[in-house]
Amino acid sequence: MGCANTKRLQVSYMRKSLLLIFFLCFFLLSLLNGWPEGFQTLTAINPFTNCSRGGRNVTILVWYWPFGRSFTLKGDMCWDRFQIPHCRLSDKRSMFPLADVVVFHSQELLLGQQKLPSDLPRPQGQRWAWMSLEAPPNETNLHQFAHLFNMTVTYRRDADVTVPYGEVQPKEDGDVEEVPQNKSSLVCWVVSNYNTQHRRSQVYKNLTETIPVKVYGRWARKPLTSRSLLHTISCCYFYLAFENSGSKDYITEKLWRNAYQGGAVPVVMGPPLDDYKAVAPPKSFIHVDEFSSVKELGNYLQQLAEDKERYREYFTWKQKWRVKLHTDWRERLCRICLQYDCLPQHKVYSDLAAWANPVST
Ligand SMILES: *[C@@H]1O[C@H](CO)[C@@H](O)[C@H](O)[C@H]1NC(C)=O
Ligand SMILES: *[C@@H]1O[C@H](CO)[C@@H](O)[C@H](O)[C@H]1NC(C)=O
Ligand SMILES: *[C@@H]1O[C@H](CO)[C@@H](O)[C@H](O)[C@H]1NC(C)=O
Ligand SMILES: *[C@@H]1O[C@H](CO)[C@@H](O)[C@H](O)[C@H]1NC(C)=O
Ligand SMILES: *[C@@H]1O[C@H](CO)[C@@H](O)[C@H](O)[C@H]1NC(C)=O
Ligand SMILES: CC(=O)N[C@H]1CO[C@H](CO)[C@@H](O)[C@@H]1O
Repeated sequence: MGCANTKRLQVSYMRKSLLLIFFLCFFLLSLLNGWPEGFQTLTAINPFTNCSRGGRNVTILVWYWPFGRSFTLKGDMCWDRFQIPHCRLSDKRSMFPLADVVVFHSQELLLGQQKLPSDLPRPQGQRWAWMSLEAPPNETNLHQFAHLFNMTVTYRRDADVTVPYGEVQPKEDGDVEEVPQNKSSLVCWVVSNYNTQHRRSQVYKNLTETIPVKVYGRWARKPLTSRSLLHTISCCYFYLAFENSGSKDYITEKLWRNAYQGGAVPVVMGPPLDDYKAVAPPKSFIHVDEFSSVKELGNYLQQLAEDKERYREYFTWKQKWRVKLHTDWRERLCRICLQYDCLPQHKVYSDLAAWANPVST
């Protein structure tokens, strides 16, 4: 027995291809006419830029695969799968002398499992890219990598190449998704590692003093598979999309997948409100910092759930936007090509540690 009809949220394969063709036409038209109104504000990370390298192929070498999991690079991968042209991906180290960009995933360097090819002469003009999707608390000891990298590939909007966990794209067909019905829980939270010291744990605890919160995940001894996760969330009015870090722009699949695709209104905490406003549609989430106390937040959620009309307003954004998740490392690597010609002629991260872990005020 279902709460929300999650099938409705899935677009069939056929429709996907049609959408793709449509989107390409839309892109070409947009080049002629400029982006439609209301599109600009959320497109800081849109892959289509006005940089052009006149059809030259760019070669991206991934020195080792993130977390040791390799993927096939057969054919014209970036074009065939992601419609990114003139972009060659390689994981063959023999390509080093020919690579325009060599990519190093941060974790393995930090854990000493992989090394930089410091002994090889670096070809003129070659750029070394530092790639990470982790939040800064997990990125200590970056000091050893000063004066080595020319570019950053992270989820941050101010990275040279931004590779977010997800993003919204304008919807071309006015396909209207239904507001999920038959909610059985007010607020749900899924948590594996509960730490009383975390701010999110304190907010959760305080919230339970005002309203009921249903908890799932390893900590509550109610683990969910990735399939049952979305279904469970669809039964909730609100889902606590609490990030485990408050770092700049660190907005993960908790928002993009769990909340948005699960069909619950996300209550977010992590990066500041403005970081969310920059990438997520208005009235698609509720930020904890918008309230002067957790009690006030609790009261707001309670009232919203009781008022069908006002609750429904938190889904109207879905008429204009659809969510795109980014989960494929190859897509992230291909996206480097989209930015390649926008990169500064010369750039060196003289203090990568300071860039990666800016002192928050
Ligand atoms: C909601 O519940 C009602 C009654 O239990 C049922 O008839 C209806 O099909 C359900 N709707 C959805 C979308 O699951
Ligand atoms: C891209 O377009 C903007 C505004 O249209 C312009 O200011 C900028 O110089 C362009 N960049 C390049 C690399 O052409
Ligand atoms: C780019 O690569 C493709 C496929 O390998 C090749 O057919 C094409 O000639 C290359 N273009 C240039 C300008 O080198
Ligand atoms: C939780 O409530 C306690 C007691 O009312 C308060 O001191 C604390 O600041 C609250 N914590 C958060 C994160 O709201
Ligand atoms: C990349 O960084 C290296 C090491 O600091 C530097 O020598 C080189 O000039 C930089 N290349 C570019 C294209 O910025
Ligand atoms: C470099 C580093 O500290 N990496 C850690 C980041 O967090 C994951 C998961 O907690 C650990 O497995 C890594 O060792």
